[in-house]
Amino acid sequence: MTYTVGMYLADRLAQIGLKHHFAVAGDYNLVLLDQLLLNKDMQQIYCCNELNCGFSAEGYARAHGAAAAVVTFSVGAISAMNAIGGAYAENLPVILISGSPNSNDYGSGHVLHHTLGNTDYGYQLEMVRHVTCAAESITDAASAPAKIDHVIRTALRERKPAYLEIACNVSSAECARPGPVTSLLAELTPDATSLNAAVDAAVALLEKSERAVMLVGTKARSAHALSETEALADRIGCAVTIMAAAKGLFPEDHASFRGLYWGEVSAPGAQELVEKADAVLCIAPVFNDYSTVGWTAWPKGENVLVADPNRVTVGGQTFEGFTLREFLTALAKKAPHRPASARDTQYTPTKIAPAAPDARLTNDEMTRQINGMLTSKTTLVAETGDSWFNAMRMHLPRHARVETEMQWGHIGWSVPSSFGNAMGSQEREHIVMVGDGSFQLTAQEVAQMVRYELPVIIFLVNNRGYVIEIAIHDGPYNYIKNWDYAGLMNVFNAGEGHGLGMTVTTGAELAEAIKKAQANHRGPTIIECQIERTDCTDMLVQWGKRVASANARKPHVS
Ligand code: TPU
Repeated sequence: MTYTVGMYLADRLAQIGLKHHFAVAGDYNLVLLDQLLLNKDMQQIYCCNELNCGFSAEGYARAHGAAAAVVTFSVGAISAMNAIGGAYAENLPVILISGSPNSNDYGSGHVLHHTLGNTDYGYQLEMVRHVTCAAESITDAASAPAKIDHVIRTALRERKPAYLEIACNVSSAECARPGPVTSLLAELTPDATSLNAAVDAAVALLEKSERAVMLVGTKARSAHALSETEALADRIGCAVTIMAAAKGLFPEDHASFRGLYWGEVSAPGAQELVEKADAVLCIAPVFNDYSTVGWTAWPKGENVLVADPNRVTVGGQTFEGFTLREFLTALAKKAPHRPASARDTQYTPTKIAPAAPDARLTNDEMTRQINGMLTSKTTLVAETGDSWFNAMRMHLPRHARVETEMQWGHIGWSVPSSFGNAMGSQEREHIVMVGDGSFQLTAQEVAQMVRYELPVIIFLVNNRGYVIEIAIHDGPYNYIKNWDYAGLMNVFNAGEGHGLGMTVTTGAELAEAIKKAQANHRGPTIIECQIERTDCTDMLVQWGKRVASANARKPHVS
């Protein structure tokens, strides 16, 4: 049998550990999909549309380290680019692969379907460059191995999405076979001089401090530095706080854990800890308008060290040439013991009192019951909206994971992302919290959970509107058409699936529905939780006010 470009791509994807890739068919990628199907180490998983396909791959990368999505030219790829932008913002190596025009049509002056109707087919490559770290167009088999390897290697190294387009007549063309996978996975050698200087500067900061505090940010996970972060915390012994998007990235049962730092909406005591510290070690943070609560909570100055995935800034100097993991490991060997901030404080998880079982369901009672379901095997996917804040106030057992998309913030992300996440970590339990407004964007991907029998439990919070937007800036555009959300399961089952849909209006009904959901192993469950529109967390309201006032700043006149 001829060894082909498509087979090369499949082998490389399987070699980096992918067991699945996500796809939507179209005539520019059909031959490529056939080639990928020949690889028996990987399963092809189908999505309802390309936006969802991109988000499914994004979720798979969260669970599995990397992912691939295969789409058709323009009509597919341009939809997928939104999700790929999300993967870029969230530091996830997703390989977007698009079928593309026949190599003979490039430069021929031919007008092709699924294109802009012009005769230059380079526009998709140009567009995708902004949302990827590497992008290649393959129009001949001889250069395919180098281009495929470059794209995959760069995505893995930079933890960012990358792009390949393969001319539809080239995916079945004969091609050389790949060598060992090690060439794709090799890390760069660290610059020891720069690393030592960074560690010395960090030690100097810690030595003159008494009340050092660590602040853990989102990128610690994509930098593969979670256990190194914990080891450094053990060594210094100081209080450890987390940023919102890093919920779950530091064990909450750790003796030094002091909760969420999020400016005014921090866990009790955490704001004071960080803002009064004489040394703040920020590990892989993302400081944006949301995470700084409208620029009001941004640790800065002489006593702040920022350790980014590829750079450390401390004492007015910046150091590069090593990874975050290497820096944390080296620092943990030399850092002084500074336990005061942990010794003098404690962390008390939020406790929500149970509601009367027959009382109207509240946001608090719903959150309390969902928190009670979490185990070390749970992955909790929290959509943009009040679901973020509900996730933030939960106490997590060790190894429970929380997924949010706080940098990109595309509502509707959680449904396809949890589908991909569940596909990529079938040994875990997946729980989604999603608002009604968000759900309406990507609801159809629940059908794929039915198709692949994934027991994802979806808490759909029906508060009849875009409540987060109401908190930030209200208007008629924040009120949506109601749906029969639980009833959708009948549509998706279509007489042959095991999806379950229920609507609950009291705490007792919710408890009963959770039991049924947990017994439903062969498909997803939607529990539509009907709550009052005005029933949201105080955190959302306070945070919303701050973000709104940051957005409302008048233009600067010089
Ligand atoms: O908890 P709650 O009611 O706020 O959640 P729900 O119902 O999901 O509403 C979310 C409302 C929302 C919007 C409309 N949050 N952000 N946006 C703006 C937005 C619009 N389009 C996309 C793709 N993403 C967005 N974040």
